Amino acid sequence: MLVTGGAGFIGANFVRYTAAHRPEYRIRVLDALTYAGNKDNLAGLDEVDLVVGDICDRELVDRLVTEADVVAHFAAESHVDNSLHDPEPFVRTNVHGTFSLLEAVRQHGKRLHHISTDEVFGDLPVDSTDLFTEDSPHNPSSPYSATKSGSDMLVRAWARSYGVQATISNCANNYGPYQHPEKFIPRQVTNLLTGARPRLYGDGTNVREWTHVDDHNAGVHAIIDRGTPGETYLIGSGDERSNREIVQLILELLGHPADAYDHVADRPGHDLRYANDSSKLRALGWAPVYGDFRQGLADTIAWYQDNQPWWQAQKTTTETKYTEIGR
Ligand code: NAD
Ligand code: TDX
Repeated sequence: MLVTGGAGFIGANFVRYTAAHRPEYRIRVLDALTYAGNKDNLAGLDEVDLVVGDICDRELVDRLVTEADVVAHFAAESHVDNSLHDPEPFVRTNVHGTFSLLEAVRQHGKRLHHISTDEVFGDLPVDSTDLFTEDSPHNPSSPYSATKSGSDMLVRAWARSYGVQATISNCANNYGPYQHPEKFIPRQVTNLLTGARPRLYGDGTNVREWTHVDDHNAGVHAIIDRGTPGETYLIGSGDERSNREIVQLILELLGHPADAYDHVADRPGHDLRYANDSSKLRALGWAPVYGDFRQGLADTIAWYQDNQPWWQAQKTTTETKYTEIGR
């Protein structure tokens, strides 16, 4: 199996999950080790082969795809705030990089699973019980989600016109170990661990559906094993929470008063709510096992407490970037 982006947050957890649950797989990672990729995320996995390279490198991708049976494609520029500041790497990696993989799997007749986000569908009203489905129209808000939408559209077209054996999954927000401190939960946890206060964009009423990264990755395996090529599957735990609720839970779990956070400027174009109808995937036999979000969050906080050297260097650079954009 070739895993692109396997040194990033979800990809590294996927490699760890696969090594533990599917010992019959031989795993090779292709990762450019951008600011978000870290080879330490794969520490201890001596059997995993890491190739440091760019998914836009057609020749390299072609060679690695020839040597694989299946490709799990996680590599992407993944942070909305970065995309608002500088969209170009998003167009390059997310659109051109996916094109490069599609051409290789088309040429060599290989199976591809493309990992995407429910942000491609835009957002839902906060005061509603509406859910995204596989048939929801794409309506992306940010350069990040627009480029992920572009990549999904390429996969759909390559499956339909060229018969490429490809599936797509769109998941909502993930949490768990190895997530970069630029993202919401690790940022607030590491703020508190370094004596700073959590920072909530706008009024904090935006809602996200939180899925543990291992549940996401179990869903990816279910689709690779039992999904139908050409089809899209939504992944989501069903556990929706406002950003303010999450910040207050983190404060409580770390022993701080519930109001010890700051409001900062809102994100431009900030999506209101994400929530997925994952019944199509559940029909393949998948269900989340991390039913208790509070426990999952407590375990994640403990991981950041126990792994300070992992995030300390990234933390300083990340907060410098946030200072520049006033958030
Ligand atoms: P991440 O930013 O933590 O990791 C991305 C990885 O891709 C990094 O290791 C990076 O080095 C690598 N990469 C970037 N550009 C590359 C290139 N040109 N060539 C090779 N490697 C490159 O991202 P993540 O949060 O782990 O997200 C992984 C995937 O899951 C992405 O496709 C993202 O859109 C999707 N997704 C993420 C979430 C979430 O909550 N984080 C939710 C749903 C879907
Ligand atoms: O400091 C913060 N304060 C804050 O209130 C940060 C970093 C974020 N937020 C808000 C913005 C969002 O409403 O928290 C929410 C989550 O923010 P992010 O972690 O940036 O995630 P989001 O924009 O929802 O996108 C994430 O989920 C879908 C991932 O980053 C994407 O890669 C994935 O596709």
